[in-house]
Amino acid sequence: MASTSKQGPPEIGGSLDPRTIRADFPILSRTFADGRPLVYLDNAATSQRPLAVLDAMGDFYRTSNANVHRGLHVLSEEATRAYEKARITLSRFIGASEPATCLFTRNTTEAINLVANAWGRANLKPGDRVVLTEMEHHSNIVPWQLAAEATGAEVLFAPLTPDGRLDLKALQNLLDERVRMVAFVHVSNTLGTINPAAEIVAMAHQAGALTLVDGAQAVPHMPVDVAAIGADFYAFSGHKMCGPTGAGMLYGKREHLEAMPPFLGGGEMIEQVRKEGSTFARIPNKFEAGTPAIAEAIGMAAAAEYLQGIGMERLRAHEHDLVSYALEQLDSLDGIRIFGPRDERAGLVAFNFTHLHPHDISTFLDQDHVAIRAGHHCTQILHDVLGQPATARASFYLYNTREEVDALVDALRKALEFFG
Ligand code: C6P
Repeated sequence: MASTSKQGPPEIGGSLDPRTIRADFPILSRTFADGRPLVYLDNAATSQRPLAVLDAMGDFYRTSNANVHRGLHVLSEEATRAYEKARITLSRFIGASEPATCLFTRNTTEAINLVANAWGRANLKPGDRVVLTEMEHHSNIVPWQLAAEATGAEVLFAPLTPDGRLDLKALQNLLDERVRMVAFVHVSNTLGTINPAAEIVAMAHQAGALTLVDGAQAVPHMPVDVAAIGADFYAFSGHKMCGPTGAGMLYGKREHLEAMPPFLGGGEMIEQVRKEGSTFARIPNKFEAGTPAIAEAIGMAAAAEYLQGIGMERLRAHEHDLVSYALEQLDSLDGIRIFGPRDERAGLVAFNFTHLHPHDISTFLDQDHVAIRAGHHCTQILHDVLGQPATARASFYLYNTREEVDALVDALRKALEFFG
């Protein structure tokens, strides 16, 4: 049986101590040829992984590796048990009452494509509308554009307020009987805006529409309860929450998942295959064709256990402290423009300087081993609204410290001096 990790999570209680936590992440002790450390502030792109996750995956490969749901031998039974236990762990992590309503996918992108294809192509018709927001990631735009092209439906975008929040009044005005789906991001990867998910879901339901929430930047950083939100679908990725790449999840209400046709066809998702046609397995198997990413699912669950051991409220409070401190320090820099709301925001900050390209900033900061992201962060529609082709973005996580924020600000000051 794949053993659980030897690495215990830090103790619950009090504020989070990033120094203790850093010891769990081997990569964070990396130094470069000049002897200086890594300052990793690109966590919205992907987080780092603790030993608990590396060990859970390594242990599985060392002791129980086999395919799932297929063999009758010991290893296959152990692998199946570990894989299904991972589903149970993750379903509890997001407050889903039934593990069968939590489907393993490769990532958030695949989860949204699953809904846009399986639900969208079966339910949308000419004249129907899908409402998105101007702050969506491309993963929650392009699948709906493709589904709309295939079905004759239309895609609309709810606008933002000048301070970078969703304009709820304008959204309300878009909601009429033509709207079949409202798909929106829980936490913006560019603005840091935290959308009032339960309120938006209630508004959409009132208008008779279903909802999909893109939780890629929410589940890793704050407590999320899909039942309390009431969403019909909720998507997130393992690699942004201390888990491995290659594993993500789609939660869906049972009645929708049962009514939807399959997304991908192949092994494991069938009941019977005959020359005349096939019948399909029950959920979740109906949506998990082929051999899944077994070790990755186990690693993703180990990440959820690790985060739970720390406490999602403590983690959120720590990130709030870091981003408030970062905003304060960044404000002191000449010519900076910071995007997104000033308060009630997630632990990331996108910014620009008047005469400095974000790519130059990122490359310059890399010389001091400060890793940030520059570009459109897969939110081109939002960048058009902001009137910026690109922005620079620093994004924080549980292991980041105020000293690292200082390192970011010092490096930015050096960049400003260098580029004049
Ligand atoms: N954003 C960022 O640097 P995947 O790649 O499927 O795991 O996640 C896609 C995705 C969907 N929604 C939101 C809000 C996201 O932020 C992301 C990933 C990364 O911001 C890569 S572009």
